[in-house]
Amino acid sequence: MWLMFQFPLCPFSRKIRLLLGEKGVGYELVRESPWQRRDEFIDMNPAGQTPVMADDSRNLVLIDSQAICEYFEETEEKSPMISGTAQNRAEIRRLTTWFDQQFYGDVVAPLMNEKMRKRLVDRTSPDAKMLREAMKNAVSHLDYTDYLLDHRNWLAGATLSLADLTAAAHISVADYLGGIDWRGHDLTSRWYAGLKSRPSFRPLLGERMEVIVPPAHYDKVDFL
Ligand SMILES: N[C@@H](CCC(=O)N[C@@H](CS)C(=O)NCC(=O)O)C(=O)O
Repeated sequence: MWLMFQFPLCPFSRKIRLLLGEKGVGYELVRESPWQRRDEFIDMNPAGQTPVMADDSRNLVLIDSQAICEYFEETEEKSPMISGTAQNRAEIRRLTTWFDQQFYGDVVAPLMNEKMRKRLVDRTSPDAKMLREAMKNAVSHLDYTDYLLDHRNWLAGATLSLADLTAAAHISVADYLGGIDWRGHDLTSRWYAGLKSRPSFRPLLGERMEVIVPPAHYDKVDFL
């Protein structure tokens, strides 16, 4: 049985969980708070980051969300998420990287730091200026997803792909932390509502991070 070491608001774990949900791969969650730097966890992943997946029966430890997603893409035929022509696959990977690096760095990481880490670990108040900046970045990044969805059915092309799952994973964490203003982003809202209604997404929306309460619309499919 696969074990996934993660915490509820880790966007990189959410990305993999959405992929595994689409592919119908089972796993068990193990709660890991990377900021505690637990010795056994550091032994498994010296980078000290979640997500990590481990399967004792296969003597396997997988680290890094993209490496893990590619592993399951290569080993599970059901619901391919990096498919199509070489050009299609390049576009899927470009957007997956864009969300993992740009969207995460500009929006999700500052929100997590201000609203989660400072509260749970440092016990200090969030910096309002940092929060405003992250929310402003979210608006311009959702303008870009609106633009993409004006030209395509899904973010990277004609079919659902890892780019959509990755984007939804990051957006869902930002939304949980109150960092997304959905007004004026009709195309992205409709796309996100469709993803939220998928069986792969439902378990994520039901989870809560201790003491941090999401906005009322967070787990509603019809949320506007
Ligand atoms: N490139 C890695 C990034 C993983 C990552 O940044 N994880 C965060 C949690 S969302 C973490 O463990 N941060 C703790 C730290 O960096 O010390 C991936 O895709 O898995």
